[in-house]
Amino acid sequence: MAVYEGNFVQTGDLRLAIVISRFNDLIAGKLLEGCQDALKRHGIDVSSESQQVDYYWVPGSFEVPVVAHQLAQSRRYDAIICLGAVIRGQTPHFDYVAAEVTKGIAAASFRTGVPVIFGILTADTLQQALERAGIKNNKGWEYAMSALEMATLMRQVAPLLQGSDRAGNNGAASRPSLPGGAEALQPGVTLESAAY
Ligand code: INI
Repeated sequence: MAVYEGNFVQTGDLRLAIVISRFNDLIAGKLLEGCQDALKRHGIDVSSESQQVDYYWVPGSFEVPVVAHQLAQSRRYDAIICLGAVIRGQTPHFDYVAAEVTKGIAAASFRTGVPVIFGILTADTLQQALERAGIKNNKGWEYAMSALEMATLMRQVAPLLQGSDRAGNNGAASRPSLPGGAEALQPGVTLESAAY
């Protein structure tokens, strides 16, 4: 039996992207603060000079998936964290925005094999959103932890896709070490053709 799991300590060489929606920036900004706090406390440089974390701002949550997908395809990052807030009380098209961003983020991750963290807060009211973005707890912290866990897990999973065996021949030596590993599925079944 083999057990694979991510961790929160092998973070020194991780590369992360954070995609942030400006809409409801009161909430999104707080999520970002919580996220950065968690990353920093786990050894990630989140400063403006950081070589580990890049920030991508988009107008609203609806625009998050297209950027997240392109970043995942670039193979530049071990994980991508998407942050935003969709609040039901504010718009009749809450359901459309929430549904599209949810599907889009799932598709970006599934199609590329790169962890794309769903850090879009959906809430019925501004009060509820505030409570989850710092007043009671800060979900940004949890999103960061999910990213670290998934990024470090996928570093173990990717070599399996690249032809490892139980004898320890993980096949990685002949390939550049890239986050994800979805390209290893080709030319058989591609993730693009699988479910979306
Ligand atoms: N975008 C959000 O991130 N949250 C919202 O609550 C929201 N509401 O309420 O409309 C929202 N709308 C903007 C949307 O994401 C797009 O930016 C816009 O439709 C342009 O494509």
